[in-house]
Amino acid sequence: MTIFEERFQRIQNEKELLTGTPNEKVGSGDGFCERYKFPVLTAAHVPLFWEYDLDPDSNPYFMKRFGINAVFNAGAIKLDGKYLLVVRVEGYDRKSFFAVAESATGIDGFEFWKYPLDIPETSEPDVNIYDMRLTAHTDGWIYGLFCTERKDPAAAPGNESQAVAQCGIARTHDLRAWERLADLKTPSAQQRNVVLHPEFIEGQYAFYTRPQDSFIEAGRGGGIALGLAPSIENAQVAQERIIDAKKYHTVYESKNGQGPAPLKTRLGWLHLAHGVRHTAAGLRYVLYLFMTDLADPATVIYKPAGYFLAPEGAERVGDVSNVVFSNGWIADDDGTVYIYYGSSDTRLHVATTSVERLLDYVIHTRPDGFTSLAARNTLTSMIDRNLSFLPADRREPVIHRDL
Ligand code: M1P
Repeated sequence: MTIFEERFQRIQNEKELLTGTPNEKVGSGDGFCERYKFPVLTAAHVPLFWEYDLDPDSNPYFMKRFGINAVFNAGAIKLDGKYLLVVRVEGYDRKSFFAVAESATGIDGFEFWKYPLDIPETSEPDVNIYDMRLTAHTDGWIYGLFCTERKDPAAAPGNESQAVAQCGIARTHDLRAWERLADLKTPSAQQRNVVLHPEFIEGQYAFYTRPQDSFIEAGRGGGIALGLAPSIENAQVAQERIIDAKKYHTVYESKNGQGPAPLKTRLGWLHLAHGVRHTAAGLRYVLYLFMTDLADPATVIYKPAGYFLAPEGAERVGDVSNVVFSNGWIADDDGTVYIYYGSSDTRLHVATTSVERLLDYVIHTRPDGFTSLAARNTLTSMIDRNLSFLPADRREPVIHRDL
C-alpha cells in the first residue's frame, strides 16, 4: 500500500466515523437546555475533497493542499424538513467563507454540501466574511446578514491590523443562489453582529445593530440597538436606538451582540445574545437571553440575570479560548429549539430546549439587581421560601425539578 493509499483510507474512515456517530445528550445541569457529547461540526468534518489533492501522482504523500483550521459560528434554518447550517469555515490562511451543512436530525449527521457558498461581492471587495445570521422575512426572502471586514484605509503605514467591520447583506430563496445587496449604512463607525428582524416594524425593515467605535472595541457603542430602514436595497438606518445596554459588572459589560433573529412566541420576542467581559485571562464570551414586547420589539420586558450558557470543559479551549457564540437557532413545529453555538472560535455544538422552557426561563429567572447585596437578598428570599417546603427537621435544599 502506498502512503497515499494508506492515508486516504484512514482519513476517509475517520471522517465517516465522525458523521456516522449518533450524538448523545449529556447531563442536564441547570435545566435550561441539554448539551450534547459531540460537537456537531469540527474542521475534521469537511469533505476529503476540500482539503486533499486526490491525484496520487501530484500528491504522493496525501498532504492537505487547502487546510481547514476551524468550523464554527453558524446561521441556521429548517427548509424542506432539513436542518441547514450556514457555517463559518476558516482556512489555515485565516480567511473565512460560508458553507452549508445539512442534517436530518439537527443534532448529528451534518454533512457539507459539495461546494462552499458563492456570495457575490459589492464594488468594494470583502477581505473576510463571517458569522451569517439567517432571517426568513415576511417579505418572502431569506436574508443572510454577515460581517464583512476590510483593511482600514486610514490605518497608519505599517499597521496591518487595523480593520473596518460592516454588515454585508445577501438574500436567497434556497441557500444556493444568492443576491448581494449594498452593505448596511448606519451612523456608527463600525458594525458587527447585525441581524434582520423577521417582520416589518412601522412598515420598515428593522435591524438589530451593534454600534462600535473600532474593530474590536464597542467603546461608546452602548449595546444592542434597533434601527429602521425604509428599504432593504441600499439599506440605511438613520437612527440606532439602544434596546439592551452594556452595564457595569454584568456578563455583558464590555460588549454584547444580538445572536440569531429573535423567535416570535405567544408572550414576546425571545432573543439570544452574547455578552463579553474582560477577565485577567482575557475576554470571556457567554450567551444570555432576554425577551422584548410583541407589539414593541424595542422594549425589553424580561431579562434574567447572568448567563444562559457559558463555555464548559473542552469548549473552553480553542483559537480564542473561553468563548461561546451563537448566531443560529431553529424552533421546530413541535416547540423544540435547537441552539447552535461555536466554542472558542474552533468548533460548533448544539444544545436543545423548547420554547416553553425558554419562556419559563426568561420569565421566572430573577433579573440582575446589579449589586452583591441585591443578589444575596434574592437568594435569601428563595431559601426562605424553599425551607417552607421542607419538614422542620430537614433543612436540606429541595431537589430542583426540571420544568
Ligand atoms: O472571538 C470571539 C468572537 O468575536 C467577535 O464577536 P464580537 O464582535 O462580539 O467581539 C466575532 O468575530 C465572532 O465571530 C467571534 O466568535
